[in-house]
Amino acid sequence: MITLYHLENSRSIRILWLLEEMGLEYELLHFQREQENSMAEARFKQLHVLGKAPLLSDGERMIAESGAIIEYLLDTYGDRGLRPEAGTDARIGYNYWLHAAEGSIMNVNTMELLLNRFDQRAPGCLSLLSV
Ligand SMILES: N[C@@H](CCC(=O)N[C@@H](CS)C(=O)NCC(=O)O)C(=O)O
Repeated sequence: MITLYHLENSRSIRILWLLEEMGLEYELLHFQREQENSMAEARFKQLHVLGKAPLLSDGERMIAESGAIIEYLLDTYGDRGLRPEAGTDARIGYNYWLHAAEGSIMNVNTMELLLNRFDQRAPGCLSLLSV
């Protein structure tokens, strides 16, 4: 049985979307973020040493990291036309976006999110960093 541990307003929406696209049966467990710091609630942190969403379990397996979960689902249940064949240009593009999402794009997004939060607490602080 597949279980998705879904944290509100998080990357785990990608996995929820993929499970729906693949037409797989799964259990969905919802978790909230803490009001004061937006971190995952305490009981989410007990599920895995990283305590980061998404998390997906399948039987005895507990899998973390969006890209690893995506590849696990496609490898285990068949890609159903969602992953281009190896060796094709389309697969190179698929791999690019799969890795760029976490390797490049989210880093920039997260940095911007954090800097904006700092700036809300200490208006003008970003001008000191010349960003
Ligand atoms: N590279 C990881 C990033 C995981 C991550 O940072 N998840 C965020 C949600 S988008 C999280 O769990 N934040 C809550 C927390 O750190 O307590 C992935 O793609 O799975």
